[in-house]
Amino acid sequence: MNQQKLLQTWRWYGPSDPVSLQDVKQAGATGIVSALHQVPHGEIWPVDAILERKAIIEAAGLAWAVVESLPIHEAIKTRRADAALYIENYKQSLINLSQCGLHTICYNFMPVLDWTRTQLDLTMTDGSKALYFNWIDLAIFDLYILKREGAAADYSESIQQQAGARLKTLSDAQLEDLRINVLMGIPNEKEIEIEALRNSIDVYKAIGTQGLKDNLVYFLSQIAETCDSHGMKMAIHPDDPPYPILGLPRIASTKEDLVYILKNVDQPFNGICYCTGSLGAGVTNDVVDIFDAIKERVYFLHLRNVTKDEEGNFYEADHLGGDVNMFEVMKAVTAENQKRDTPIPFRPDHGHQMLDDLNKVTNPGYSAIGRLRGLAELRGLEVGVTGNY
Ligand code: CS2
Ligand code: MN
Repeated sequence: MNQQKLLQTWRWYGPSDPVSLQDVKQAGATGIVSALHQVPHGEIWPVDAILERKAIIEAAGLAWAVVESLPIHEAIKTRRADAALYIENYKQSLINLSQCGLHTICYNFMPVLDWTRTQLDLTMTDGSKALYFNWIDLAIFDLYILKREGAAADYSESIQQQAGARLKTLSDAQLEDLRINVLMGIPNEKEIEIEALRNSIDVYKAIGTQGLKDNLVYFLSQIAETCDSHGMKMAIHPDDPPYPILGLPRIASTKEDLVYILKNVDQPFNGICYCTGSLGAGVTNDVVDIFDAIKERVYFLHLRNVTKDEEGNFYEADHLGGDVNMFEVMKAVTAENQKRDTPIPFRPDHGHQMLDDLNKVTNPGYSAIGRLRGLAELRGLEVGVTGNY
């Protein structure tokens, strides 16, 4: 019993990542999580480009364990007339990845925007910096920058009032920072513009929550045969934050959402990326209870912590701090791991910008030292919980 360890991995954005593969080795990870960010969303990932990335990773003595992300084109999420073309492309990318020995794929089904924060440098009491989500700032963006029609109805009186009052204190430069932060995407990928966001919001308004669920189920059923015959494991990442924002629907925010996704395409390929930080930001989410409901189909773990306040604002806390009981999470995930033939990959999802990294340009959430600390703490916790030294 308790023989198998989780596979420790590290997200690496590719050769332009300021964190080198040697740094990753020194941090103690053995598996790499990577993606071909240079390939525009919706295009086929060519075999030679996948092999090239794989060779770089392996030359450093590491292994490419998980693909994060193989992005879903907006045409699929909105089930546009040309969705079929993009689904065919997706299937071909999956086949190409399988031919290169890559079988675990993380993706998300969040409309238009990936993760959303309002501040990327909230100073902690120890001087390190964390990513932060604040509803008042989001309301300022929504009401006064995006100027979304009907946006006010989505915020309480109190939030609207506080947003109006705070707006008066913000300089143009601060407002511009807020705009950049909310629209910030994945490094090296195309940024979204305000006008495009407005148009997408209208499209998703017509689709609605159930429509987006249907589109996900349709997508999964369309790729099922390819995944099954090529041994692919798909892991959907939860919504981050796990709330509808800017009028956009959300479908992977709660236990019920995740169970719905698994049940509606009830095949082994269809799985979950269990992200404790994203799910933990939901005030009614009990992350250990969620894991229990979905554990057989969890193919990837993002271990991260958040501290919330009573208004639902949250900052990214130390991995062993915050509201997520990482001790209970680790007990649950390592127990599930013992039932597997292959270890579940996990990564320290984000970390604080700290120490020397405070003087460097880093990818938000993905600086080296904060994640190194997170990985070290999580590995220690694993040994402590399992007794598997
Ligand atoms: C990622 C997400 O950086 C992160 O927090 O977990 O941005 C993203 O949604 C995942 O990569 C899945 O697509
Ligand atoms: Mn995550």
